[in-house]
Amino acid sequence: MASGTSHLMTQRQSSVFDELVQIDEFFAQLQKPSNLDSIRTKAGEFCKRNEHLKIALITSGGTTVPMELNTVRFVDNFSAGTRGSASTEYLLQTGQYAVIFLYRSKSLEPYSRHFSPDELLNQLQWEPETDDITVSSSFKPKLREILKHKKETEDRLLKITFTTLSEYLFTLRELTLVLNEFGSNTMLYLAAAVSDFYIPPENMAIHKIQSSEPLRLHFELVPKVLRPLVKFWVPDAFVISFKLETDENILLSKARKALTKYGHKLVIANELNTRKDKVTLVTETDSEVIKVDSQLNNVEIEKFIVENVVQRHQDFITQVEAETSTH
Ligand code: PAZ
Repeated sequence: MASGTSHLMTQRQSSVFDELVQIDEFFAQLQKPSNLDSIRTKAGEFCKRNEHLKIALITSGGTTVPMELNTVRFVDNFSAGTRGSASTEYLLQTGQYAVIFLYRSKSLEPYSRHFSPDELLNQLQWEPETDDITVSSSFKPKLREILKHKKETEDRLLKITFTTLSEYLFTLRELTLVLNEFGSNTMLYLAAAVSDFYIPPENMAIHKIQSSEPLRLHFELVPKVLRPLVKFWVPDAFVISFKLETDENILLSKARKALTKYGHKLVIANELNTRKDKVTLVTETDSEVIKVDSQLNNVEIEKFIVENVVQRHQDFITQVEAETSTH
């Protein structure tokens, strides 16, 4: 009996070890960004300054997958960063959170997402006689409101960019080293659309692929970093992942499968074409639908998602505190 138990323990320990080795090997072959130390320092200082608050990491936008080492071409995806940037604004406006916004360079950002550069330019007038620049009065109320929210929350927002899949993965892992210190007060809201496929650098062309013949590319599977993230990197945090499908029929079963496989708290399931109007929040025990009509003025589903997850995170903290006090 005793030897059977120890045999089982050894097997379990070795499978955990294998998993860690596999992830480390995966990271080891990727190109490591040169700015990780400075990101870690910045994030550490930011979290320290805001340690009286809850901390959220929101990821946003899509990753690129380079086809060449000297990259001319890459594979990308549809994500505009609306979900992540809008959720960041609503979360900051609760006053309870400091947010690290890890986003795809040139995707939507909190506050500036409300207007394109062209729209903004069209609302400004230059007066040649006085050399003054004025803002259209009809535009001022909207601009004032956004500037007010921006000012009120700017000390609680840290923005960090990524472009490629490997920049995203390395930066995410680095940030968890900082966030892990804050235990259950940390929420990870993983809304970025991260590629499931990549070309290992060792198989990549060095220079621009020539167009002299048709092209066949072979992509490898990216290991699911959500598993080590939940299990090892931030084991005490409240982790929310998103699941996108285009086939509604498999969406919820895939979301449930993800929960079982990775052991985190919540999956927010959405379908590509209805993602601005409907999401389903899936936990181990139940599911809850949030629906809005995004065609109506000023209605954004992220406001309701954020209200919901803030409550769930608070319930989680309360439960952890109760469990700690009874031990
Ligand atoms: O960035 P966006 O607002 O255009 O889209 C948001 C989203 C659909 C990328 C997000 O809600 C999501 O589902 N992210 C995870 C995608 C996935 O890996 O399944």
